[in-house]
Amino acid sequence: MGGEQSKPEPVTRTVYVEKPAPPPPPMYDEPWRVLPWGNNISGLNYVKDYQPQNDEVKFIRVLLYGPVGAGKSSFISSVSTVLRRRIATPAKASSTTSDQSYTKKYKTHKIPKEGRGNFYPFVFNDIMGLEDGSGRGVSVEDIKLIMKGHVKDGYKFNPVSPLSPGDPHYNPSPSMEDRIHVLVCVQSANAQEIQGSVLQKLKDIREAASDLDIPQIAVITKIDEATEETERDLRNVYKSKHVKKKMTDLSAFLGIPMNCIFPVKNYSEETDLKDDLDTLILSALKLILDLGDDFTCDM
Ligand SMILES: Nc1nc2c(ncn2[C@@H]2O[C@H](COP(=O)(O)OP(=O)(O)O)[C@@H](O)[C@H]2O)c(=O)[nH]1
Ligand SMILES: [Mg+2]
Repeated sequence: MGGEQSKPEPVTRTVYVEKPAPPPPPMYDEPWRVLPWGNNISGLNYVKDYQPQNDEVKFIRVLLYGPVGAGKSSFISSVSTVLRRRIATPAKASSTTSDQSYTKKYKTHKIPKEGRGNFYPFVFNDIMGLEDGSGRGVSVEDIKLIMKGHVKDGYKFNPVSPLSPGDPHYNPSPSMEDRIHVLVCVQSANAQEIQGSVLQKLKDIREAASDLDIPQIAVITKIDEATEETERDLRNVYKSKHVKKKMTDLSAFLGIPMNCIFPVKNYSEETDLKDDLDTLILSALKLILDLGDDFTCDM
């Protein structure tokens, strides 16, 4: 029964498939900005010796703004850590981005310097995040008042009604030191797209600062989480194409030139000092102080 059926011979054919081009390498061969890796002494001395050139200004006031969880509070702690040479947490960082912004009150952060009662001649103000369109988050009106020096420490942000002149936290006659001298936009390198409502706020804040001639820089945080290359070694930061793209995008959007944009890794889970983190933080801090000087000399 049923003789064996002969199977047809399989046909073999050579198919020529065009090989996909290899993906472009994620890094440039050479860094496009050179930092003094491994040698922070001159950077540290620069900051330690820094004094505002305008004698009438006792300190430079720096305002950080940006989305919740971008790393604003951590940046302030990181500057303190770098300068005090020990892990510090003066500005409470939120442990998760979902607990909204921890910073609800307007607060000036000073960094102690050697010697009793001494502080560095620059201070940081941290405000709650800009989220979101539905009423939470600091209002642009309040940020404008802060920039002009009308907001006193301890003011509790109320997203639905900005500070008004009758309020006890309203400062009707700000001194030179009450005003903001440098504005720093803080953004995370690994953030998803920024919400539309936040984008509009960023634009409004940038314009208000420009009207007041306040110098602006941007700090891009969390570069350790942004790419494999920077996760492996922070020294790859200015070789990474991804980081450069983040910087050019932010530059185009905020109208801040590339040389005023600084990628950093904040002290977050570290228990010890790390030279490479310090190098990045110091490079941003140096420009903040220089720009603060320029602004206060022209006041
Ligand atoms: N890996 C990493 N985590 C960071 C960095 N900066 C901040 N964080 C973490 O991100 C979270 C939010 O930071 P926080 O400073 O509270 O953000 P803020 O809301 O802008 O003040 C915290 O868990 C920080 O530890 C960074 O550069 N790298
Ligand atoms: Mg905060």
